[in-house]
Amino acid sequence: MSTGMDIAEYKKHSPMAGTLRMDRMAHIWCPGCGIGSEVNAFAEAVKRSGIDPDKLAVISGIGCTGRVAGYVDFDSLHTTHGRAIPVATGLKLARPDMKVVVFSGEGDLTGIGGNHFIHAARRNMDIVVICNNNFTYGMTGGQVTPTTPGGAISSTTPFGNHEYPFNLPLLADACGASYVARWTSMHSRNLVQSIEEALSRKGFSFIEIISPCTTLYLRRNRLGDGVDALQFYQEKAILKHGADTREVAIDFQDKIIVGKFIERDKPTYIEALDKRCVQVVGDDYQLYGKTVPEREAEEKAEKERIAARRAAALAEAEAAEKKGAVKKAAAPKKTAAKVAPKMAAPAKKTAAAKAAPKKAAAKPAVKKAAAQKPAAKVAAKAPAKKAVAKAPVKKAAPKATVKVAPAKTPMKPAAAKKTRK
Ligand SMILES: Cc1ncc(C[n+]2csc(CCOP(=O)(O)OP(=O)(O)O)c2C)c(N)n1
Ligand code: SF4
Ligand SMILES: [Mg+2]
Repeated sequence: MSTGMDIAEYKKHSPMAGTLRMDRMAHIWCPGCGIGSEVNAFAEAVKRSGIDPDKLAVISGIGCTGRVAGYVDFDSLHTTHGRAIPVATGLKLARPDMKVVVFSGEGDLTGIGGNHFIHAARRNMDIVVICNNNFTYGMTGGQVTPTTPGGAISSTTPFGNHEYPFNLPLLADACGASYVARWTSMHSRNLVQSIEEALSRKGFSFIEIISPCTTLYLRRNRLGDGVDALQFYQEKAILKHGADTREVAIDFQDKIIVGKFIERDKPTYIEALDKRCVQVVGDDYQLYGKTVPEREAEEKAEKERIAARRAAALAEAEAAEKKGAVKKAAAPKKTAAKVAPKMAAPAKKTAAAKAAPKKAAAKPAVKKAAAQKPAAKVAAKAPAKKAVAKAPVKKAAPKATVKVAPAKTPMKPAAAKKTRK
């Protein structure tokens, strides 16, 4: 059956064309999986950053998140499991003029690739690492990973996880990362802002994104679907810029502290190497045929080009927003007469038919009580946005605690303790 929609035409005019490979759509991710919205945030951040897309490379390892490299319309490498960081390191050393981003899963980055992670952070390698943390090896059937919370069920911990999980921001911080932040896949705007910030700075920048794996982690732990997960994040996320990373560990279905935890300036691996070599060799020291001042001058010129592109991108976005607002205002308002026939229709139904919609309406409310919740949460969410907007861009702010939403009852308490059949 034809949907009447020209898919090829839609892909061509999609706002994501130019940042995502539309010819590769539809993607493989499950409904409700957090990876899609994270890629969207990443693409938006790249657009806003002013970075020349030809000077950006995205590296992924293997896994559901590892597929990101195949969908972004930049130079990209889908590497072997756990090896995204060494490949990114090699690329950065060979092409210091490129912005290198690693986008991978927590299993890939901190399980099999854990040793690479700690040493790249220790060296302050100039790369941005975005880690989709869904607490499971999604692609291979939902095994336990280094971040699976205690008690959570996975295919390899059917009676609940008994291991001690990694607190990833603490790991990155302790190893020497110069930028550390955490968000959830619900925090789209904060995520765009945070990725843009990481792209604009130097050094090892680590962004953890707590994300739902609907098919394996959520289903196995009986935690509902993707919407339930977003609702849970809204209830449990606490915004705390500058939080002590020792205090941001995640327990099963407990609070999630989000924000920018660390931002420190220190020489990158290449800057430290330059400094040492100049001390030993003198000012004639060259890397790839260029002295340090020559490379610094090139970097400065590129920074100016980025700033100009960024200003143009922001002006374009602003103009598009204004155009949208004008269109909205100009759109013909539905008059009461036009709306009336639709509204009047149910009145003609029989008493039995009248009773039916009521029954149907009651069903979703019983399922998740979702109907009433969003309205109450819009108000609860507002202060968080305000607080983020005020947060200093350069330094992690002093500890200010803002609840994104009041913590209510856990989503589905004790469900995880049930033994699966
Ligand atoms: C050397 C090697 N070991 C194991 C695998 C199997 N494998 C593929 S993806 C994956 C898990 C990926 O998990 P994660 O990085 O968390 O990504 P997700 O799928 O959850 O996004 C594993 C174990 C592999 N491809 N190569
Ligand atoms: S298996 Fe999990 S992580 Fe993989 S696409 Fe599906 S929901 Fe996402
Ligand atoms: Mg994972």
